[in-house]
Amino acid sequence: MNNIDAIGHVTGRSVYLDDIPEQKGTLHAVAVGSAIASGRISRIDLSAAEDLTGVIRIFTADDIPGDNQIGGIIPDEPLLAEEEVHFQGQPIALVVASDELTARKARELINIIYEEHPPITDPRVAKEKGQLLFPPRTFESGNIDDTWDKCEHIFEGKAETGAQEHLYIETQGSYACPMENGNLKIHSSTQGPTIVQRTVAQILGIPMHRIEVDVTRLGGAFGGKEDQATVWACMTALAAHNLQRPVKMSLHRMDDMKMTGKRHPYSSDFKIGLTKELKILAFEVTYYQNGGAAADLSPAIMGRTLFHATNSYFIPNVRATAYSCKTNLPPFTAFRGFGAPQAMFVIESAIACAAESLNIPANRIQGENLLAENDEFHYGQIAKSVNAGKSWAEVNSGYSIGEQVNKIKEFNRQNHQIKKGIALMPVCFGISFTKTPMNNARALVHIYQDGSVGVSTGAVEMGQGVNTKLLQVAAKTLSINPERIKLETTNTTRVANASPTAASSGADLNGKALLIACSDLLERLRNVAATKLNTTPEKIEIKNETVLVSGKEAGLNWNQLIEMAFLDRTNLTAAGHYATPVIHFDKSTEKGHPFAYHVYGTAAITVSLDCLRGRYETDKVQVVHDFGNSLNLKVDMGQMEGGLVQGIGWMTMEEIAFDETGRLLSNSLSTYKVPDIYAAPKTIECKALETEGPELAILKSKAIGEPPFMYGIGAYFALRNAMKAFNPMAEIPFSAPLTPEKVLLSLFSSKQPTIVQAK
Ligand code: LUZ
Ligand code: MOS
Repeated sequence: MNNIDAIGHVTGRSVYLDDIPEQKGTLHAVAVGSAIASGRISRIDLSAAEDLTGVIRIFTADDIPGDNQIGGIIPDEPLLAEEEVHFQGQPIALVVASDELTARKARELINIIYEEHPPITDPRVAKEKGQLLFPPRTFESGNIDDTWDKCEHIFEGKAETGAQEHLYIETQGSYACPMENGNLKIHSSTQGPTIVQRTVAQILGIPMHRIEVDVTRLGGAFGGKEDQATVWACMTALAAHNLQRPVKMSLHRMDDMKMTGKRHPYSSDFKIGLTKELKILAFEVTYYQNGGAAADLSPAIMGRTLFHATNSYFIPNVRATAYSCKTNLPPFTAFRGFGAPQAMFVIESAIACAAESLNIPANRIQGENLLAENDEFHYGQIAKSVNAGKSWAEVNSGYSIGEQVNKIKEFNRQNHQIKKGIALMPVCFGISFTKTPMNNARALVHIYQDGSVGVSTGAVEMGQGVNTKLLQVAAKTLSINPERIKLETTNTTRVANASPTAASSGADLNGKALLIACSDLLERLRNVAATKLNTTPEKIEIKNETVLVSGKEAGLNWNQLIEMAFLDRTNLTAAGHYATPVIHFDKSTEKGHPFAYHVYGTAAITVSLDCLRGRYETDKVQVVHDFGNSLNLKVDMGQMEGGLVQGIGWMTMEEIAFDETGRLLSNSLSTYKVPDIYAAPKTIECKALETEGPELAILKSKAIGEPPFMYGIGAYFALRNAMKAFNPMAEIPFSAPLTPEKVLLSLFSSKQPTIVQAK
């Protein structure tokens, strides 16, 4: 089945926030951001801006009727700054005007006087100064202190990964419309309609039921709209509620890049111990997470970093500690992978560090240490249905990695300027929100009297194809033509208290709830049919829109059955509720069973590097991925390819730069480079691993959103291998992104004065 949005997207008919027809009298808002990264506001002069024709009102913190607080996990973030500012671009005021251009002009006329403090941008400096956003956490297994003595080889090092801009095609935005009796309807480009509803209620000091949040679809999100869509929704809600006029806001790209958080940069120290046989006995790691100026989702992201410290490997003795460091940068936030990619880069760096020191290929160490059935993760969960070894083996045999490595060696012997490199990247990613209570969802299904069906869930369509999958779940369960089914917008009045669509779990959680609702309806319909056909419900089956009794057609089709049920006064509406069973976690011991299941896979990435220019290309990526029993392989392959390329971008070319004053330098698409079609791998091959798929995945179709992102980490190591082929003595920091500039600087670095040439 094709993605149900495909035609709408390619014809431009799909509706995004900015396409919603504006109501008469709609006003336009822009946010005023802090010009400095750290300091106090001495004075705000709004007079010139207020005098501009068309300016309706300028809001500051004093105008907030409720609680000036938007922190989702920790209440440490005001909607509009009060006395202090903590990052450049932090919202201080909101200009509302009759049109957007006027609002922007007015913004330039606002004069804010600051008392500046020196900003901190480096997480290690912040940690030194005791600037933590919340207390650190340590995950520990085995007995690491007693293990170092037993290790034949011990290596230590430092690894760093940079931030990443989400670059959703649709920027952040919201449109708030006052309704009768002081109620509000909010259109928001958010992954979390309930988070928006709850936070707006808090800002306005009114109960949640007076706020309706509606989402049709997002033009991409990638985690950037899990918590950080709320800010803009609160702003339009504040203005709309106060002025009793519709208020809209849709961020310009440069405002979006400057004012919103990105993937967390991490700086980490590692120590790894191996036996003579290359078994990893011990791994110790300290992560310094750059959290930015407020906690946002950092506590949860830090948790996922700790969970994924060992990636796909079994390591019996682990100590992983993480600090979330408070810096004067925009609060860093959720981004596909949610802290796991940062952790995986560190363990892969530790393995590469060991391999290079021992002068062996990294894949020997990787292959020796893959997770096996019933291994215990360092957080206590027992690994089940493990496909780490299987995907590894299938990549190696199916894509003849040994042969490829030999060919690359030969190529590198014959070519001096162009060097090739290959790296293998296994991935193991836990599926479930790490915060157990969030793992629940609801669905609401109506069968209309003409036999058509309307489905509402808490899932937000953001291009990932969740609505297509949900439609398939309903069609399969009811055994009706998919064309009969409509996916409704995501709306807080139809489905309440929903978790954000995040953690790769949108299809699983909402799909399970939908399955429950549809099964409920099916049972009612079988009862109706049994009564009419003088038999028992167990003998009734509804298949392809036809009623069967004991497997034989009974001359009753879907339309007739629905008509009958309706006249019989059967309830043709059902709500389903699902809460993931089995999962639990005890934060006091940092042990438990936090994940419903894990997704496994392995990628082989090959690159070609021009050692004269530092330029490189990704020749190919070959993946064996465990989709389980995929509901929709086209949708899943799209996620696989998109995630992979986004991961390669993070590792190689996407470089976020802040200067020492906390100013974003890479603030537009001329200075921030993301992979385009030329930078994408020339070929991507992917084999679906034949697995049955776990019960806890929707119809055994495994979650796909985030896991493939981390295959991209292999690009760094493939490049590193190509660089080492050119100059085995090159000193290459474990620092990503490995941009062409950094490649060039490292290629000619050496502990020795001359470049060693491979013969
Ligand atoms: N969001 C969240 C996530 O709130 N909790 C999670 O565990 C998570 N994991 C991945 C992506 N988003
Ligand atoms: Mo997320 S990183 O919002 O799944």
